Amino acid sequence: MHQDEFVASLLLDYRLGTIAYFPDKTEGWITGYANSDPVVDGSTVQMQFQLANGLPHSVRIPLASLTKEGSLPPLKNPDLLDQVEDLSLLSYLHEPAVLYGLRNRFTAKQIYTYSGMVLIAMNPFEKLDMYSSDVMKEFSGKKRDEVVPHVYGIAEECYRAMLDGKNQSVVISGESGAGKTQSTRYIMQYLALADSLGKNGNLGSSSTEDAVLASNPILEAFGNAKTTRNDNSSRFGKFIQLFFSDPLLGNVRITGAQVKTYLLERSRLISQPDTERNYHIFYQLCAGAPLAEKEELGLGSWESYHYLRQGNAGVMPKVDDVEEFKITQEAFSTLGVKVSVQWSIFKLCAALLHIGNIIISDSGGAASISESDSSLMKACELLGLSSKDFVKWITKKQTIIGRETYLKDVKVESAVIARDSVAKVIYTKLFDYLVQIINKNLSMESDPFHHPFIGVLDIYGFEHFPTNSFEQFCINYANEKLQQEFNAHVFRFEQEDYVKEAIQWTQISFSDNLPCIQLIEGRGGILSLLDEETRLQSGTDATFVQKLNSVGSGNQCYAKARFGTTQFVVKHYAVDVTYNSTGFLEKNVDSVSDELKGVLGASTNLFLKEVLGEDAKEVVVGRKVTSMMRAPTLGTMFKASLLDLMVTMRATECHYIRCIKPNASKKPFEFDGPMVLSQLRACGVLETIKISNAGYPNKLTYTQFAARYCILVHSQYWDHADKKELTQMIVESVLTDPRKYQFGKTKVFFKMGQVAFFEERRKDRVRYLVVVLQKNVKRDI
Ligand code: AD9
Ligand code: MG
Repeated sequence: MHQDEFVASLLLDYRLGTIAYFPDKTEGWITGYANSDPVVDGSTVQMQFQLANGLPHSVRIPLASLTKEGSLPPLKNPDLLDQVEDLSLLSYLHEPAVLYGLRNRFTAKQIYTYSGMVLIAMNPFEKLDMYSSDVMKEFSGKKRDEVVPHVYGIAEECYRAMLDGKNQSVVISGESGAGKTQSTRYIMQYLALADSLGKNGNLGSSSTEDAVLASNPILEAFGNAKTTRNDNSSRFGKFIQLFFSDPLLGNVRITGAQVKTYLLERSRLISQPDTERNYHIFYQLCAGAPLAEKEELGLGSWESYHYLRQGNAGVMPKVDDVEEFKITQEAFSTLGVKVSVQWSIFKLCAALLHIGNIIISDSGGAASISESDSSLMKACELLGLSSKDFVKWITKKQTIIGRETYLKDVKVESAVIARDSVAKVIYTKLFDYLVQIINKNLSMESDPFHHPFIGVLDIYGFEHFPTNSFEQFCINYANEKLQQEFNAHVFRFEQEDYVKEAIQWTQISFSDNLPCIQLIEGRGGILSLLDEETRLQSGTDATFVQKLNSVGSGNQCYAKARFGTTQFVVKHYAVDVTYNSTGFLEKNVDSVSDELKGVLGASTNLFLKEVLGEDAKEVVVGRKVTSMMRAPTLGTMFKASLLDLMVTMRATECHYIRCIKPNASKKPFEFDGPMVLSQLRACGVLETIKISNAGYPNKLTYTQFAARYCILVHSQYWDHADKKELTQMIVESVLTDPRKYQFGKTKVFFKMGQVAFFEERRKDRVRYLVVVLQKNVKRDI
């Protein structure tokens, strides 16, 4: 196209009455109405807009830069698309249009919207009447385009495909408090009833299905906590696989389930920021244990415990911990965990609270613990430990020089770290043990794993805070991996459609995040350098960054931090994140000393030994075994579990739900534009749109297209039987640039903006036809 033609077509796009979007600090983007036609003035184009906030806005663009991406204000879609259920149907598919669409729907209390294959779920922060069994029934047996966007729609889609024998997975991501865990719960509830939804009679779940659902309250009691962002924040990631009976045999039921968990936040057990809590179970136990048990476990109220009161938020409005404790106990029973085992579990929890209250004082520069410290006595009694050995290895350190072993006093700070590390190890092992018993009790059938499954991944989304540590690093690494799968999936899906429809297409390129993944997990990458430093006697958080700086400089996703010697920057797909390496080495190992392991191993509490498993057996006191050196690091274990997850997911059909938190103050139906935008970026929705814009973002079947736009040609063709021919006739009569469209076998494909163009033409034509019909003049239409 000539430059003149191009300018002319632009002037048409931005003529009087056009609505475009403009960036806005408070709203993200706002609309502006063109109150005159554009004017070419020498070498620039000028446009005048009236913004939605009432302010005038003028735009001046040099003619030479008109073709540059982003120089023209993005155009608004036709009004018809204001409430569109699938954003990929938007003719102009860009950031402001996505934001506008979501805002429109959210204001109308429509919290779910599709964006191609992704379901976007906005957290309403209000109980909505849309999760009842009656609503579930409306989704049963329906295809996605027959029903409104809903998390049940995704569950149904998975269920149907699973019946065809194809394993399914749903990846649910989003920031803290966005609604991942709720969505997971809705999907599981739907799947538990899926079989009976389509039948007459009462809905009913079996005991297996009840047991599967009961795993949620248990995992939440032990793995969720109140944080500033979410009163019920999951402090671990989980992948739950629901296995179904053989679809060929009919009467399809859940036969079992398996849960895998990722990276429980360990530090929460020993400290919590202001207004936050420790894991729910502790408050439930302090509030809900009957008197006799309270006495036996030496339990007081939550305020009595150092591990529980640091956030000053032990009581939560609208949460009754006594009631919650009952729910936890019932869930255990539903799952088949005996009451005696439940109390063994609670006993360990109580012991940890006592550990946290052990007073470590300074005695001439060395840490000391009174042998009559009541918390020490109670903790050791409950855990079956020798209090003498326990005190010894908390307050002393053993070093071996040559053949000699020496005992050295440690300072108070080191003793506190040692004390807390015992509590953390026991709790982490207890959590793993709970996952194990859940899994054992949920493998009802002898061999459920040959059956089809639906997996649901509820995993923390991308995180970037003012200070980012090892936890954020791992979380963001997981998100990079998921994003890579997601991009490949969208990309593959898009191109498969082109091949299926036999259209001409050239390779679409998109920014692959492989370099970032390699930087993290590749040879000589961040994780392996971290392991190396962790194992070196002389390794510190600062030497780790020093090495990173020299190795990472060759990678496009790495940058040295501008300040400090313990910071480094990773350029993630979502945003650049500066990590503070302080504590990386310690967190990567996060274990107790071999001597303390020995003390735990000698416990007379058989349940504790079962919970600790191999860890309790490994070390014999006095003999220095370098188990810490051998043990796989947290980083390595996380990498392995992610690789395993990817292998499982790749063997499934993937569905994606992106949860969005619409405002930071958890207010019902309040929409904070910039906050939503930053999440859309972080969860890759906008990146996906770029991928589809590089190809043909709008696809309509010939029947769809012909039905809506046939009026653009002479009335004699309106009923033309061959819809493909009719579509070709319409498109070729309206669009002059053949690069803007392609005809496939069953669909017509359009480049961005073309559908809006057809809409405009249609509007003009309808206006004309109305006039003709009203005047009743005989005219050839
Ligand atoms: V975290 O990363 O675990 O901190 P999630 O899991 O993303 O987070 P969660 O599902 O726990 O968030 O949701 C947070 C809160 O939002 C819930 O406790 C509900 O009060 C609220 N919520 C979320 N989804 C819905 C919904 N569909 N309807 C009503 C909702 N309320
Ligand atoms: Mg959660």
